[in-house]
Amino acid sequence: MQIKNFSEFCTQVLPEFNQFLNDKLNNEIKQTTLRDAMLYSLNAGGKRVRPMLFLAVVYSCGIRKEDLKSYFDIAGAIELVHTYSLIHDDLPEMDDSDYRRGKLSNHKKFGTGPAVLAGDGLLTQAFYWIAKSNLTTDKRMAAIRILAHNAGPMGMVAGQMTDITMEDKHLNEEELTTLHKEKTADLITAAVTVGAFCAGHDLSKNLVQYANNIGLAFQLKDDLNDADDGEDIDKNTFPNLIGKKATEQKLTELIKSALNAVLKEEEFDKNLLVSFLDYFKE
Ligand code: GRG
Repeated sequence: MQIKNFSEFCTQVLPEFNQFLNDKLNNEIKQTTLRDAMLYSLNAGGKRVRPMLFLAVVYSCGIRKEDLKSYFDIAGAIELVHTYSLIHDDLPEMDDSDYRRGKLSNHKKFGTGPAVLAGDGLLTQAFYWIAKSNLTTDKRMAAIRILAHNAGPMGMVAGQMTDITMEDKHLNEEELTTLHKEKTADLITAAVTVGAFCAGHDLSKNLVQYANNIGLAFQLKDDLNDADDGEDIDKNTFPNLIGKKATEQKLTELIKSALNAVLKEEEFDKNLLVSFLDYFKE
């Protein structure tokens, strides 16, 4: 029976996907310190939102649950890129964070040099996984192109550069939106758009709009959570710039617009992506 709920989808798919990630890295990485450092952050409690979103899109395009395994390399690559970005973001020279998800950050556990290399290893291995996947050449090329575009210096890396160099400057709404789009939304957008490409679905304006909106919504929710915890009072965030109430309003509008966009998508089972929007209500 077709799965209609995103969290039910995760319950059914995640155990096998997590096993796949661990088996694959354990087999491939021979340098033990590097392998330990890469696996430490990969298994440190991440929610796997991006790879599950990617697989949910593939499934919504009509690929059967039993056949999702063929897409695990690409889903895995997306999670490797995400994990690398968090390891590097926590470094003393970036956000300087000792903890991530309640556990010691990678550099606190292994040292700064190993943490940089664990991030480098995850990033490069991601593209090795895509190149070696069993999908057709055009699908692998699309996955490499979109992921590199959105996670690299035309996307996430650019956003991170703005973030660390503009720390002491007051960004206006347009600048802040660009920063969030690049730093956070672009990788989430990639999960959705690469999913559509890999499943052979014609990428529509609606799906791109859905992806962009949830990407930005993701950052706003994170900022609102931090504001509730009394964090980030001096940082460039929407709650600091326009206030908490206006940020909540903006988040509601983004979700509404994402919903309208996905409901217009043709030849696509909308249930999972509609149900994913509950993530923002929690
Ligand atoms: C180092 C190039 C480079 C980029 C780092 C992603 C990022 C850019 C920085 C993280 C800053 C941050 C906390 C942004 C808020 C949104 C976000 C990406 C939260 C973390 O994503 P989750 O909640 O993480 O999906 P888990 O822990 O579940 O994997």
